Amino acid sequence: MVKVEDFKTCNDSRFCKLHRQFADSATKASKADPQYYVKKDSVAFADNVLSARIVNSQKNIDLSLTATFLEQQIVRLRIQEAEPIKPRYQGCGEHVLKNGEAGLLNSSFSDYNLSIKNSTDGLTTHVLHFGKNSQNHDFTLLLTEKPWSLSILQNDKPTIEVNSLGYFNFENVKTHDSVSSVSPSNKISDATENTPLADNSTQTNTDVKHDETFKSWTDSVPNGPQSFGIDISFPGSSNLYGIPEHASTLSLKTTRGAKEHYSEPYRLYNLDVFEYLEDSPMALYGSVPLILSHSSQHTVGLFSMNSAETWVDITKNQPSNILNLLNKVVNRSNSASFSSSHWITESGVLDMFLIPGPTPKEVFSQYASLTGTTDLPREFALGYHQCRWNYLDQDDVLSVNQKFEEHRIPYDVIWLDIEHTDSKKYYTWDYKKFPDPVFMQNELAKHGRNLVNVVDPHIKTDPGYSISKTAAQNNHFIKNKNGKDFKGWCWPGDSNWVDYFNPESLQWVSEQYSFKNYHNTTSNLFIWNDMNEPAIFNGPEITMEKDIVHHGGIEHRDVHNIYGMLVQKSTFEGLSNRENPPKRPFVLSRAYFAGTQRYGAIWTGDNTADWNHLQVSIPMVLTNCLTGINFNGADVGGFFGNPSSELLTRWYQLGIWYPFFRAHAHIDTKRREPWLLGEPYVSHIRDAIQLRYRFLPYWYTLFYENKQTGMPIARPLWVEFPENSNFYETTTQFMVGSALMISPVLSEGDVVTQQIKLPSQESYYEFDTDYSVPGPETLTMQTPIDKQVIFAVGGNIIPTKDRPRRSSKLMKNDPYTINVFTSMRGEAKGSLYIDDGETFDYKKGAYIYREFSFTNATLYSKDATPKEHIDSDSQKAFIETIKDIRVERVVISKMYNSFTKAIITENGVQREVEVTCTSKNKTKCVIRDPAVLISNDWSIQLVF
Ligand code: NBV
Repeated sequence: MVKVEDFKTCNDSRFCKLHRQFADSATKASKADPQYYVKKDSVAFADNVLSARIVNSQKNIDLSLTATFLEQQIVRLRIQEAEPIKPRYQGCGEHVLKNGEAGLLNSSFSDYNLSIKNSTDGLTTHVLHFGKNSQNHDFTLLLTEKPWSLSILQNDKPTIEVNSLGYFNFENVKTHDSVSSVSPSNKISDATENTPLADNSTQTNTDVKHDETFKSWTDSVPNGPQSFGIDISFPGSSNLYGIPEHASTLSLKTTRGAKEHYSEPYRLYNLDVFEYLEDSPMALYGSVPLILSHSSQHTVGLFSMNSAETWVDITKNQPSNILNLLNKVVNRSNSASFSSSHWITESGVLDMFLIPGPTPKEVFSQYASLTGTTDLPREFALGYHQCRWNYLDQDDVLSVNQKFEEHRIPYDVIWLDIEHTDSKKYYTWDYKKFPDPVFMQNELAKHGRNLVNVVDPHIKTDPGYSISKTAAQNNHFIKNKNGKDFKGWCWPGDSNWVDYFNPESLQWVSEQYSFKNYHNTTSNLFIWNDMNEPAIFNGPEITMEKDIVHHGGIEHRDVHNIYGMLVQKSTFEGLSNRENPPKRPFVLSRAYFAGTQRYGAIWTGDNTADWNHLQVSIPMVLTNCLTGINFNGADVGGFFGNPSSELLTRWYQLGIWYPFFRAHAHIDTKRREPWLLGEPYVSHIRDAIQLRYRFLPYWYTLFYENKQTGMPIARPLWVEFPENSNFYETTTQFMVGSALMISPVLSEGDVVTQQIKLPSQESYYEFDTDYSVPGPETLTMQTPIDKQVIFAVGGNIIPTKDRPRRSSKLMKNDPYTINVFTSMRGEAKGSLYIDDGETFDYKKGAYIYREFSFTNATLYSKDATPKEHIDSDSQKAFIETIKDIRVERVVISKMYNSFTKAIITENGVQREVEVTCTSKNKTKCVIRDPAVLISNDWSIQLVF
């Protein structure tokens, strides 16, 4: 069980408690009595930026507010001291934004129109029209003066509101001699508790300390309190999503207000939480401060670009006098639902991107324009990963490898955990256990398989360990307050941590992955970065002290949530550079942040082998996908404990639908490689894994499309069926791409029946059977242990490779099957992306992207390569390498009609082939070996 007492609650955190109290007093206030307001005559608009000053005369606070208008109607809102005594940390964008701060593109809209409106209640509102989207929706920003609030309106309807509950509260950065008497310790004084707004900055006290204690640790808070809180609301919405990582529901639960579900806010602070609970807002290993709101009217988002500790309270229909007042200036129906988030952040700049949607697709594309999309993985990384803490030695690895052969179970990667090293000194081997690592890697490579080694970021303090010695000599380690190398306790005992905020140190670590430095590694070896929150056994909350200062004077407090991403980035760069020409790396990380998607995969950490953890893995994985972290999965089987054969089988059946598919187990658990379960389980697991491999072309295409558009790979139903509010909270069913609806079995009880809901008025086809049924519908289906229900949604075309092989590499030149599932109107579309699966040549055009369509009983394959790469030399050269790959089968599932033959047209030549309609109602028709080439344009016309 998790030791809850090891981790802070909101009450243990001075700033969290302070802002919650502030919010409560704002809610209780009998009238809209704002402390913060827009300074008179301060509002201006120039060069794409709306600016204003927010002041609080009681507290002597003077803040600069800017709203910058970016591409795709994104509005960036920044608030910080107008004249800071000490500037806040400004470096987040450099790490998080895909092309850094300089790469952000301003809106090209030029017809801005700023005007003032005064309401009868004395409310002065600045109205700025800032653009239209492609569907001609109008976007307007409203800034009210007193109380200050900012709203985004789409076609005159508010969709995102800032400070409409009046929770905005800001702690000025102070120096020790201009410091206030507010809350000198984490114990908020009674006086402050009653009046949490009291912050008399004009008082000075040269000796005030801001030490905060938690258990036996003291945080010196050298720059004093500098937190802020702000509410962001979503009118018309009752479902909010995002802000991973939490083991919780997909639709966020309320944490305050009437009938709150959790009493604690959702916390964003990367932590190693041993045996985490399956239903809790506690912080976990990763953080993405992106919240999404979805309703049948619109989808919008809010991205808070800040890497300091953050707590988020969720309320629904929270009463507020300020809101009542604002209702007079916005056109809002009072009865509509109203969801709010209260963001409470310890330090840094208030830097928020208001993401206006209004469709799910636009929201994903807008967010992707900021933090980027999933780097295209090595193709093998989409196969099955076999992990365990630990494979004991070289013989163990090779015998497991051999067993996969014997049992005809495909897999691509076997993993080595910390025990493979010499005394937990990463980048080394324990040669007693692994006498010939190169031989071992080459044996794996014979069937196209790879090895992943763990490399944790703690470095054993040992002058005899060359990595430790060089890092110490060259100042690569993080320093403690006395300027000495910071030391903590982790797996190897005394350890140091590299300062990844020093670009030279990041680069130095990346060089340790070169073949020259990392001995006995081959190009078939890839890396797993664990413990990179960073986990420090003797640190506060098992992590690093916040007042540690990184390279460039950056306080750890400001960047805690970025640290793990930089560890992964350095590995990503190291693996990218170890070969010439470079090959795509594969790096798995436990910690993550917004932008991690550019460096590799993550997993949901140390889950437990029970049914609850199986269930919660779905909302966890989907939430990651919604927030850009698509390449992710949960440990199949559960890390702690021993799953029953039934649970493990069900977990494999679900796990094949995680974008990242890996089985893993704790060192104290019983061995559980699939064959150890015996029959019938091993066959069911084999079937499940083989199904994963059949769909690899579809998965790879989804990753490519995610890279182009930001569309999530695994999706909650609401992304595909945005208007059907019955499914806004559903996680017992989910989508992989637009085509597959998965309904995994999530509870115990051998032969069970399962209720499955078909959300739309469309044809649904059970994959691999002849069963099809029109939706919307609720079905009861038999789901014995060998079965999970997978429906293809009518209107989609899915490419598969149906020949069972031992690894993805061995499928490289296999022919394709094209599976057509026609819509109610008899139409369908789909796509296929192919490249070499390992180099970066795709960036120059070395790939094909095909679009399939089925209309008027004819299947077409057309080139859909984006303009910049059509007919490029790289593409031509790539096509040469796949020119013989054929389509070996076309399967057309349809609701009505039967066909007898088909006319194929390819390269201007026509030929006739037979069509066999097999199923009872002849609703499934197969063309065997149409012999068309996958890289060609062609059509196949069905004839009755
Ligand atoms: O390296 C050992 C484990 C690893 O297997 C697991 O996947 C990580 O999440 N690691 C954590 C450290 C110990 C956990 C108890």
